[in-house]
Amino acid sequence: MKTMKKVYTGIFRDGEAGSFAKRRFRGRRKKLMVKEDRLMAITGVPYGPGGKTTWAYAYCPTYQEPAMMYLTGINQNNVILLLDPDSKVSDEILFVDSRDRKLEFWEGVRFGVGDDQSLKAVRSVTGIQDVRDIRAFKDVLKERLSKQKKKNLGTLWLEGTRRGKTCAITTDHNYDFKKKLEGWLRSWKAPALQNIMKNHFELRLPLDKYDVSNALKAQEITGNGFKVMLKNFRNFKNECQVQGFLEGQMLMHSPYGLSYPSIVASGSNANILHYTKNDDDFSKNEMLLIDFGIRWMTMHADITRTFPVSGRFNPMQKILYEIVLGAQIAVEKKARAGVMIDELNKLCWDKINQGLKHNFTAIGGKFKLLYKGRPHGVSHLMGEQEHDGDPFRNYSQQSMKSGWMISNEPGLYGEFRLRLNGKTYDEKIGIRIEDNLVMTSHGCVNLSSKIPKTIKQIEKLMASRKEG
Ligand SMILES: [Mn+2]
Repeated sequence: MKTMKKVYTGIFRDGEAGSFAKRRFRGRRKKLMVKEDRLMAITGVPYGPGGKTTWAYAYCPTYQEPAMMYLTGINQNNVILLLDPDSKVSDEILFVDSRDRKLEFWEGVRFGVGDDQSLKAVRSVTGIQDVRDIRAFKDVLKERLSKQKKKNLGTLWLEGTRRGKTCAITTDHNYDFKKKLEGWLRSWKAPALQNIMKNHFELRLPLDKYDVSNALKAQEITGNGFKVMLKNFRNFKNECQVQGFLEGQMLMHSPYGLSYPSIVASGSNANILHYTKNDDDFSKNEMLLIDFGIRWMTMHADITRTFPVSGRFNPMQKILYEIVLGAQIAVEKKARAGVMIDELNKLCWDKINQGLKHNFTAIGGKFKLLYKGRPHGVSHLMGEQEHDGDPFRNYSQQSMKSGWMISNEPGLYGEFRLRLNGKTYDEKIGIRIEDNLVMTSHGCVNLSSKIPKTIKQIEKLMASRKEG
């Protein structure tokens, strides 16, 4: 007979640590209750992958709302968490579907009210003892709200400021849930909803040791996939072969799914920042930009590498590549708790412009960039999501905290021309090099340090199978 752990691994993420998982999730909810000190209702996703777009079913084995994932570890749709710091008897209630044997026949094991064994698993992984039918949520909420000292209710939705104006993500499940709650509050003549986003992110963004070790595991699988792909590169003729091979190598070693669909962009395709068509043949003088990564439990790797199709950088590609790499190294040296991402941005894009001036224009190079100022931010936050933190990136103007994980991804996109030793190089090129860093009080740890990126390392790897 299968053990309970094996049966339910598909549902719980980060849940394999036994009683540690329980303590960890309970600890996170406790801290949120202390910070907010009010009644809170938080929703999971109402449906799984492809639920709203059945014609475009996405392979996405980890799909939970990251806040729910962070607070419970549950990867099953249609759950609501009610946190009630006032209550002495039951300060947390998890609302879930009732058991549905017909659905189980199709989808395999799920947990639900009416299935005692599954609820035992829910309690043992999440640490939440009070699990009820989701259909009772509205009545329980009304009753709990009426007993509150502060008569208000908190929930999570994503909002921020953009050019001085408040704005929100209004198309996701969090906002739908907010609107539903607001309707109920109005009919109960209760005060308006409070957004718990700020406190939630303050607690969630600094990673703990378990997260960092999972992030490292994601880096290891991603890096190995890259190395094996590069060694076999001479077998590939187009972008989709590279994508298929690389993703296969990563997915063979993790059941948690890709961090995002890979970008595999040859030549000028690399100048489309979110290129995912991945259907072009490449020619031998081009460079290939790949942006890829796998998840491990709830953590993500988000890596970009750029290399020459031929296995050897030409002299112009070398110069441009070194400019981007130089900027990346400078950012890594400066990154630490207390520094703002916007300071990293300034350093990065100044460094690239200086590099172009001193190492390219100075030797007769001509170029036209495809952007003004900056093509994109050099860093975004990472964690439960590949792009974590507020989606409006207001965090870029805050001092980073110890434990924050960020990307470090300078890029250069444009048309470049250089005459060198009697030969003219004229190419549309996109170069990006991306690593992932974790902040500490005195610097940062580069989690991607084992993934080859210097010209020497890349050329050596690409040559290793050719001679063999
Ligand atoms: Mn990134």
